[in-house]
Amino acid sequence: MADLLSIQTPAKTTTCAPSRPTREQIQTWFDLPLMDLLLQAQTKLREHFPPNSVQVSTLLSIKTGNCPEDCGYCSQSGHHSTELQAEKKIEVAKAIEEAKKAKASGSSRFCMGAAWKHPHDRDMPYVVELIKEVKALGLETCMTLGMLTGNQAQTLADAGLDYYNHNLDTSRDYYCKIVSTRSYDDRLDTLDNVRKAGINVCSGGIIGMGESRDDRINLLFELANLPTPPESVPINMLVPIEGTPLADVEKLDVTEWIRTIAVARIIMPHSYIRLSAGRESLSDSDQALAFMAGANSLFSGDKLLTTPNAGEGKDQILFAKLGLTAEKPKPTVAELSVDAMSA
Ligand code: SAM
Ligand code: DTB
Ligand code: SF4
Repeated sequence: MADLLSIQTPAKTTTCAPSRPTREQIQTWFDLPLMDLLLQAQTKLREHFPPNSVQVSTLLSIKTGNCPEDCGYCSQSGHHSTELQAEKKIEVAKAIEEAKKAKASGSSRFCMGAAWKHPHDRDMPYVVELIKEVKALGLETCMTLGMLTGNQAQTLADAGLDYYNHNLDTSRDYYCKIVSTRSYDDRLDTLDNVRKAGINVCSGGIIGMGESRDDRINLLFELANLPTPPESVPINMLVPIEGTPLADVEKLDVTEWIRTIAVARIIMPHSYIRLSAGRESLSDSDQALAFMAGANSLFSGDKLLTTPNAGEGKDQILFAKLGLTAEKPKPTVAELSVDAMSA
């Protein structure tokens, strides 16, 4: 019988610098028998992260709908006729209430998203206040507000923003079939501004939009070959939304989502690989395979931005069944001083 570990792997490089994968290497990983790929991915995870530990984030939409961009998958684009009820910027106090609930339910990061092409300068004091108040609760902060100039990224960094989410979403070639109101290079420019401001980068994509495996390979190639790979890589499975151009796209087999996660884990070994949109339609065993494939973060809570998500209750049951634990939120200064007094 063949040795379990003697499986085909792409050629290794001999340099000490983190090696960047070629398209051919990524394709070889994708083509492995699934069990071989899972074994390699779980082994890679354990070289860089504690096993069975999952970073949990909660999302909140701080400005919903009427977005001027025409992203073909999105419920919030003003170009599509979806059922979504648009909402103006929510009050800071309301966002803080949601952040407190997220912390109480075990999230360590609070991600705030706005349906903007880019924030206007008049919006910056609002988002700065949100960042400061959420951080004061002892939560990490993440925002996704569309394109950013270098100055805006610096303002967010100065306010203490920990992560900025801005996805490449798919391959460069397929991108123009999904979005026409901005370019791939616009996305890369914002990622560059975020990185230069010293904010951690959260960037990934969506699979199941009718793209080919080559597109998925090219997306992972782009992400892994950024000047510094993203600290966090969300892998969304398309949530089909009635009224969007992608509402009736053929459903992608779940094993392709698992493979994408596993290859992302192997080629970006230091990144958190995040289970994002699409979990609601997946079984516990599909999600268990995704953790086996090296995923180590997720969005929890009843809602993503506008669509339903596997809620806290369901995730607590899943974590208990699989023996997973949520990474602890950082203690606030106030909590640390109480601990010090009681020691
Ligand atoms: N407006 C900002 C932007 O586009 O960067 C942030 C919000 S946008 C909703 C964040 C990400 O959510 C998108 O880049 C996409 O990857 C994901 N997303 C949006 N709608 C989705 C859907 N229907 N299914 C899966 N992922 C989706
Ligand atoms: C990401 O990659 N996925 C999250 C987060 N980043 C902002 C958003 C998923 C949105 C899914 C569709 C919705 O709820 O509107
Ligand atoms: Fe707007 Fe973001 Fe939705 Fe695109 S994905 S339509 S930019 S909210």
